[in-house]
Amino acid sequence: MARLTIQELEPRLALSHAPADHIHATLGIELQGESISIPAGIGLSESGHFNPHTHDEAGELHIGEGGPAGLGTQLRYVTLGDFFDVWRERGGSAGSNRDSYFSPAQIMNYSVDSQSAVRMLVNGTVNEEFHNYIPHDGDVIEIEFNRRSWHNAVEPTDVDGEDGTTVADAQIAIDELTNRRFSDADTGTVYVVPKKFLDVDNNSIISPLDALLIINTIQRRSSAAPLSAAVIVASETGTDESAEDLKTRLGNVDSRSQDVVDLALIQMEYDQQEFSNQAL
Ligand SMILES: [Ca+2]
Ligand SMILES: [Ca+2]
Repeated sequence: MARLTIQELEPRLALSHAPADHIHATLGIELQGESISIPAGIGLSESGHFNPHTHDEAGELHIGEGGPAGLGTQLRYVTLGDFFDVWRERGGSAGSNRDSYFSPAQIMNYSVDSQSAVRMLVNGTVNEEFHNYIPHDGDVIEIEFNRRSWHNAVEPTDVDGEDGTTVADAQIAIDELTNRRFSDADTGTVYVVPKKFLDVDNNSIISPLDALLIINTIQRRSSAAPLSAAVIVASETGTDESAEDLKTRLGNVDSRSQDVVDLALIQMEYDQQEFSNQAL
C-alpha cells in the first residue's frame, strides 16, 4: 500500500482534467524583450481541427477539443510541444510557421548558446518541463528567450547578436536611450533580466556612450570621405526635412552605399536627441 501512496503524489496524477476535456491555457512568447504574436486559426482548417488550436490572437490555446493530441493518432494528454508541432506542420488558416520549435535548446528560430537562455514560467513560477509540460486549465504560460548578460563579450558593439555590428545595432541603442524600456532613464541602471547586449562598454549601465561606441565602430569601417560628405549634407538640411526625403536625396547624390546614408541619418537622430543630461 505504501507504494500506491507514492504514486498518488506524482505530478501527472494531480491533473484535474481528462485527456479529452476541453480546456484552455494562455501562451505568450517573448524573444529578447519583443513579444511575438500567436495568430488566430492555428490548426484550424476546413477539413477539421488539430489539438491544440487557436481561435484568436490572444495566445489562448484550445486543448482537448478534438481527436488525437498534436500530430499523432493517440488520444493522450496534450503537451506544450504539441502546439508547436501543429503550428509548424498544420498551421491551418493561420499558415504553418516553419520556425515553430520549442525545447530547452531552442525557441522559434532562436537557439540557446553560451550567451543566451530560454526560460519558461507557468503561472509566474519557473518550470523546467519545457515542451513536455502538460498544460492545465487556466494556465498562463510565458516563454522567454534572453541574453545571459547585457554585454556581448564576443563583439561588444553587436547589440542584437545578429549579423555583426551594423546600423541596426546603433538604431537599437538609440531607441533604448530614447524610450528606456530596459533601463532607468536617470541612472542608466539595467533591469534584472538581460534582453539585448545594450551595455557595449560593460560598465553595468546603458548610456549615450554605448551608442556612440557603435556609431564609431561603423564609421571606422566605412569609407571616411563619402561618410563625411553625407554627414555634411545631412547636417545642412535642418530638421524640417523628413528622414525619408533626406534618405532619397542622399541616395541620389551619388553612389554612396546605403550603409553610409543610414549611418548619417542615425548620427542626425543622435545629435537631435537630448542625451547630454543622461549619465555617461
Ligand atoms: Ca548586430
Ligand atoms: Ca554601458
